[in-house]
Amino acid sequence: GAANIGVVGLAVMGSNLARNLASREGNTVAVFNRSRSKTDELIEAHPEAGFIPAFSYEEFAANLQKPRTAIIMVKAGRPTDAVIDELMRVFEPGDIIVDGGNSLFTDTIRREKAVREAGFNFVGMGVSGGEEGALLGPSLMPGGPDESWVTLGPILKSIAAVAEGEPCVTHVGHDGAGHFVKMVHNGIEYADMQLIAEAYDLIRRGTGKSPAEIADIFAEWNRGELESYLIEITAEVLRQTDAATGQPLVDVIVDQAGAKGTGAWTVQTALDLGVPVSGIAEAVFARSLSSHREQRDVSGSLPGPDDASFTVEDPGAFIEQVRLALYASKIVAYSQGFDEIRAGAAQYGWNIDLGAVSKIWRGGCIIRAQFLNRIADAYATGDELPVLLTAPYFVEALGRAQDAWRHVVQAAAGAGIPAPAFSSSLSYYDGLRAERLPAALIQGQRDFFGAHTYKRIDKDGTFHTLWSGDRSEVEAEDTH
Ligand code: NBP
Repeated sequence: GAANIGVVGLAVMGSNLARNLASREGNTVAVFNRSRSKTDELIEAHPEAGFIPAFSYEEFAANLQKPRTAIIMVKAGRPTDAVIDELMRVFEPGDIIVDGGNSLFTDTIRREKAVREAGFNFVGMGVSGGEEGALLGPSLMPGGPDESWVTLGPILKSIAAVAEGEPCVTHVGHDGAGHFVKMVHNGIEYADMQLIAEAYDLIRRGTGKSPAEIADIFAEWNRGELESYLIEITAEVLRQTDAATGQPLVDVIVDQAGAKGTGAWTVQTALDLGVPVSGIAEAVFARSLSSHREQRDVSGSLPGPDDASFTVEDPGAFIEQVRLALYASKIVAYSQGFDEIRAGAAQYGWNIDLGAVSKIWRGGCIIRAQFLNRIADAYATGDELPVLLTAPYFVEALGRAQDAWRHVVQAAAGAGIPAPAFSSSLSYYDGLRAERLPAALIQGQRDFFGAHTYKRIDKDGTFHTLWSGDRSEVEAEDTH
């Protein structure tokens, strides 16, 4: 075969990734799609790419140099399994099969095992950045065995986005590590978007500014510590006027948020790992709440605060408070996300460099932001960080923001404006700060109804109170 790399699945992501590969020096790209039409269209639209098309899996395999390397970009789930089976049928041991779809990491762990047992190399790779990222430079999160990285690394480095001179790709860890990290990336993306939406809502309802005026505020924020792709596009969306009605576009869009499920995966996984990703969870739930139009109070019967008028006295000062609340809540969301990656790595035996992960998110992907440099700095010191937000830079930032953050959450609660991500992030922060938590009472309750025992602050051992007896305390057998 003449091609050094192949792509299977030529919908929007696959065809853009194939074009990106073909545009790099030294690459010849073999392409294949289940139905012929997509292949024909791609070849016709992009003769400059020099693609080598195939119309069967056999032909595709024959078009590739050995050891063959193919990137699958098809719908996650069964379609991905179907393509892997076909490739194993026509490939030879030693060839590399890469899944660049949005696969669930546990599927990737299962597939890697099965494919490896058949003698092939399998790499589950997170790809972020949507269509444009795939074409111009995505953030790439490959997992899989070290051997594959030797072949794949240089190719992936050549197509990835570049941030501050460094390609946005790293070998994240073995088997499902790449897809795990991609999943958490998407969870953080949900939280970031929800926080921005809450900031917009509070400013709009508190100051009466128009979406176009708020667009200017976000554009201004984008020149400071909040600089990020999501803040930038928020300004673009808010500035857009609907051609049909002359209204701000945001006012004619139905307020029911969709989701493709990766945010929910992040939360489900966090629940299994026992990691409190409350900001991400609130963001996922906020989308669910919005989408249940039939449950929302269409008749206005649910009572709200007596004084529902919410107009802040000093709009400039309030906007700055909202900015600080957004920044502080964002620190919490990222800190929680990295905590989930740390816990996932411990659970699944991956050696994940958290600083390297923050660096590959600086370009190409949806959550790209200046802020990720601060996370990279925090991990670069080599200090043991129990949670990211305890790094000195973030402690300083939270200290600077916390009064404003509390004020904004109070204002939202007082005015009856939902701010679930702002307020849950603040509660998480205060939970970490609290010297004593009411969890002591919960342990007492658990001991009462289920003899679940408790520890004491003043001596070692495990104890149980004889609640239904004389209520004396006995030392319980350590169940460990
Ligand atoms: P889709 O997710 O819409 O998948 C369409 C592709 O899957 C077509 O090429 C289709 O072939 C192929 N396919 C299906 Br469906 N069943 C198949 C089967 N049994 N055998 C072989 N091929 C099959 O495409 P996409 O939006 O380009 O996304 C591709 C992957 O990238 C997905 O996993 C997605 O989650 C992930 N991703 C997407 C984005 C994004 O922004 N869209 C970002 C990051 C990652 P056909 O033409 O013959 O029907």
